[in-house]
Amino acid sequence: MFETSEFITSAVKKEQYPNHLNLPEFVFMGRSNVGKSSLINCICRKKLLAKVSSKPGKTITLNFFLIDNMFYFVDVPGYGYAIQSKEKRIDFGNYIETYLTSNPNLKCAFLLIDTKVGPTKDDLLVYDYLNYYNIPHYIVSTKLDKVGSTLLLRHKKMILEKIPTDRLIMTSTVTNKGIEELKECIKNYLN
Ligand SMILES: Nc1nc2c(ncn2[C@@H]2O[C@H](COP(=O)(O)OP(=O)(O)OP(=O)(O)O)[C@@H](O)[C@H]2O)c(=O)[nH]1
Ligand SMILES: [Mg+2]
Repeated sequence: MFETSEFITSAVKKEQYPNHLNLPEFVFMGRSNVGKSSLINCICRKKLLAKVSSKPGKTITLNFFLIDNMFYFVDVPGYGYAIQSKEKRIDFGNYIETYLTSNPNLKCAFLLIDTKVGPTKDDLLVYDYLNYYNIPHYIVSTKLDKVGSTLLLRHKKMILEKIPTDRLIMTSTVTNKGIEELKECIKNYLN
């Protein structure tokens, strides 16, 4: 699995969604710069599949990637990017909301949290939102390589204090930590 991957299209409106065959979809959400696009590339082992940037706000539309001709990964714009105008932020929210709440193909949302930073106010809002709408989800903490092994447990605890869940996967696209676990999780949804 995860052998082939291709970018299909960018979309903002529902009419632009490409998945007419109703294949399963997995969405990667989280604040700007948390590592959504990097994680998709890491799972697919393709460095240039989704655009990555050290500057936040790189992904500005819903981007659909077809994996193994069997399911989709959806990369969404990050939230909480301070430099964006308020209007633009609300706009982003709206189309992500539409995607999340009117999409029967969505199998699971991965909410990415920066391991070192911990859950932000915005992260907690999105987490509440996922629960409120009963959207199946996993918390994926990112950039684990930036936290020394001695502090790892402390950071894990810090995340779980704010988001009590047994669905936490800690990852790094630099060391590949947690990537197999994440792939297993996706496979389970497909079975
Ligand atoms: N050290 C480290 N850096 C990472 C990791 N994952 C991503 N990064 C870096 O974090 C930055 C942002 O990564 P992106 O994947 O573009 O983040 P994004 O969430 O898609 O950002 P937006 O598209 O702006 O919402 C890039 O400089 C990446 O190289 C990781 O596991 N470890
Ligand atoms: Mg991105």
